[in-house]
Amino acid sequence: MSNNEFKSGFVSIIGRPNVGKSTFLNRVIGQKIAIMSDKPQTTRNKIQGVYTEDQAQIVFIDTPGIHKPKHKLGDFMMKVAQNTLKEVDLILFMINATEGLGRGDEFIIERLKDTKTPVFLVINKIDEIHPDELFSIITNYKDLYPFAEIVPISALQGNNVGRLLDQIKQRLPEGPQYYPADQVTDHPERFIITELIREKVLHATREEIPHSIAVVMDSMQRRDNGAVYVGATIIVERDSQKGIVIGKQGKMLKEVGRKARADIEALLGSKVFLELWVKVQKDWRNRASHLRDFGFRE
Ligand code: GDP
Ligand code: MG
Ligand code: K
Repeated sequence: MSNNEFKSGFVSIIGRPNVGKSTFLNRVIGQKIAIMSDKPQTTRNKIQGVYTEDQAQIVFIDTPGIHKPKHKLGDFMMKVAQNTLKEVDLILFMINATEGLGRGDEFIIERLKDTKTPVFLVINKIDEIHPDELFSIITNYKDLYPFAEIVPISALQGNNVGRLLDQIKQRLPEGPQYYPADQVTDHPERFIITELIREKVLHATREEIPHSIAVVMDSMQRRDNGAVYVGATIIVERDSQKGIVIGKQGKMLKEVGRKARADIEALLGSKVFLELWVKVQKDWRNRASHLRDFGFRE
């Protein structure tokens, strides 16, 4: 019997905001494709990171945070996340080793009970705890759900990430190589670029701007000189937020543009000219009809 059949499958990463899902994905894929931030819910769309080896391909889905919906966007995210869980081959439920079991975790565990997909409990940030603490975390979670594996890791430092990949590969069915080996994401560069800009706005404005912003790309073209020209609009909900994002004499927006441009240049490997506008679109989160316009997909 041959034991070198190619294995492939889809793996969904779920967990409360800030447990380290994007950090993990970026470490595995080795490129900045998921957006990292100290603010919760930075990742709203599905991001597929594709990890390819000689005999296996893992397609990761960085699922939007599953949590109790507070508004239309929340409902929408929930639906996307729940459908995703049923379609994938394996679910990684990631928790933060430094935080106790919270209501958010309990809510996710309830959702897991609705699916037959196997689930790994991934205990992240073990670099921040004493090894003795790990034992009690494992004991607590073991009783809550029949996890297929329990794997402690540090996504930031890389500890045990290789072992987790091995365990994932063991669970994958035989299957085709869905993507070329050099393809790390199926999202268009446009989406990554708007996410990079959004990340810079969230960082720069700290607590003043909630998650009620979206970034849409108006234009992107490579000119004869090899440089890429990008025009994008930052959409906020209130006039006051527009003022904050622009800043005194446009200082904030300039700073956002400078940082975003540096990241986009690194991503594209070309010189980039970035022009940003800010627009007020009142209450956009509750207007489901606009979701599609802002790039949300079901
Ligand atoms: P997400 O919301 O689940 O995608 O979380 P992120 O990947 O954005 O990470 C949230 C924060 O936790 C960031 O500041 C990361 O640097 C940090 N973080 C992620 N993984 C680890 C880890 O293994 N150890 C430590 N100490 N910090 C981590
Ligand atoms: Mg994330
Ligand atoms: K985050």
